[in-house]
Amino acid sequence: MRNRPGQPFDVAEARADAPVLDDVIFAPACAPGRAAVSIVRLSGSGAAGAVEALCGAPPPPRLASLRRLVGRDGPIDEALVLWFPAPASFTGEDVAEFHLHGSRAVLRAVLAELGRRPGLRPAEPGEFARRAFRNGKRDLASLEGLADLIDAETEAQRRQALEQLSGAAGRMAQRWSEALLDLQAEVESDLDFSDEADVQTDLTRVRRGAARLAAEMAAAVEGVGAAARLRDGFRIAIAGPPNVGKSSLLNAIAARDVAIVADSPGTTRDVLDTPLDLGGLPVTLSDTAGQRESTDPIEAEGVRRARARAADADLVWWLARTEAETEGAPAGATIVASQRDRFASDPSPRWADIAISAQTGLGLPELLARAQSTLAQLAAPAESAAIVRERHREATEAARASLLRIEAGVGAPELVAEELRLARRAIGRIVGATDVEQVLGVIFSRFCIGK
Ligand SMILES: Nc1nc2c(ncn2[C@@H]2O[C@H](COP(=O)(O)OP(=O)(O)O)[C@@H](O)[C@H]2O)c(=O)[nH]1
Ligand SMILES: [Mg+2]
Repeated sequence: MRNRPGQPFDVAEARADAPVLDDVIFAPACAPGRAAVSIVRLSGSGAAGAVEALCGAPPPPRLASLRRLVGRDGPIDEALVLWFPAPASFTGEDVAEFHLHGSRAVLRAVLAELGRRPGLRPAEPGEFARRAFRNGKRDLASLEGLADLIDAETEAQRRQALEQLSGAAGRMAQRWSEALLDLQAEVESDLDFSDEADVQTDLTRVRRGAARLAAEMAAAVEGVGAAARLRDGFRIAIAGPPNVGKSSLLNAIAARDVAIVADSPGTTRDVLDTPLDLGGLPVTLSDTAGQRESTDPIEAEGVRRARARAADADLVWWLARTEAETEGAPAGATIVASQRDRFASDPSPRWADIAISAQTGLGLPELLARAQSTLAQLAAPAESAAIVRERHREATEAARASLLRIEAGVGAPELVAEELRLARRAIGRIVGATDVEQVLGVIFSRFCIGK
């Protein structure tokens, strides 16, 4: 017989610790400024009263109704009003939405009217999401995905965020937690019986199970680096000796004058970044100082930064006009023969991977296509990975460390049971079942007001 010690996650217990804030909160749900429509959202158990004061009894649930909003000083606007009674709403509380005409004046008047009512106050950043978490509507990992989806600027970022929003990390954490619970039950049932008879506790099966889970966790965190890149942007560094045309290439790709181009070597001293969308992949393209020995301390610092940037780039384009200038290229760099319009006798030299001219545009589409396919290979496992953030990786690694101690053979069954409990606790952090207060502040401060 198996005793199952508790649920996979003691969610209710963790949530009871969360601060209880029962005011009705309100906030614009969109960016400020002139627009066709702007939306104000309210959440809390007194939301119905606020709706009533502005436009009469709340409309039927989830049906858009055209209402005239009237404030203390007279009519404010005609708006679509939506009513989502608890618990079927984003926050799990009573929620109302006013879809207003999108002028600053209308928005200001509605917010002022709401702010005058007792029991209502403007929402803090991320407070709607925090309430959704507290009321069990979403786990932490999926709320992180929501924040990423709002921030997503490219297609690949959007897909990754949507996967997270749908709860990929939460499902994986749930599965691990259940597996850990099974192992825990096995050890603890052994413990229960061991003093009744001379049962020699056999932990071989538990050890094997722990090893299997540890391996699964190791595989799951492998994609985190690439996943983080997908969220924050891949890096391509343009490097090479002075005057080969690095700044000209950056400008040609950005289609504007980001960097100063000049005949004199040593013009570029700082690292210059420009964002790119390479077929859905977010990329930061960096122009760097020409790499040469310099006695000028500022240029020398520029060269140091150039080397550092090339070292942590996902891809380095090393520009060179001649074979001699390829000297110093880091291993794995793409060797780019530059200024080919000036070298008509040798348009595509064999010492280079690709030949370009920033002036005529020759070779630039090929250079970008090549970079895109290299980065797409790096990004591929990341798009569907469940464990995509550093916070999740840390929790998973902590759990894995416990499992590895079991595999390595920590002695007594009591110790094995304790390691399993620690592992489950660590995994619980991913979804917010344990150590909630530690992570809440960090996560929700990233949200904009109105989310
Ligand atoms: N003909 C030609 N000249 C170029 C090309 N790219 C750069 N140059 C020139 O080479 C010089 C150095 O260019 P720059 O982009 O500042 O090189 P950097 O020092 O590597 O950043 C400038 O005079 C540019 O006009 C090119 O593709 N064709
Ligand atoms: Mg330059």
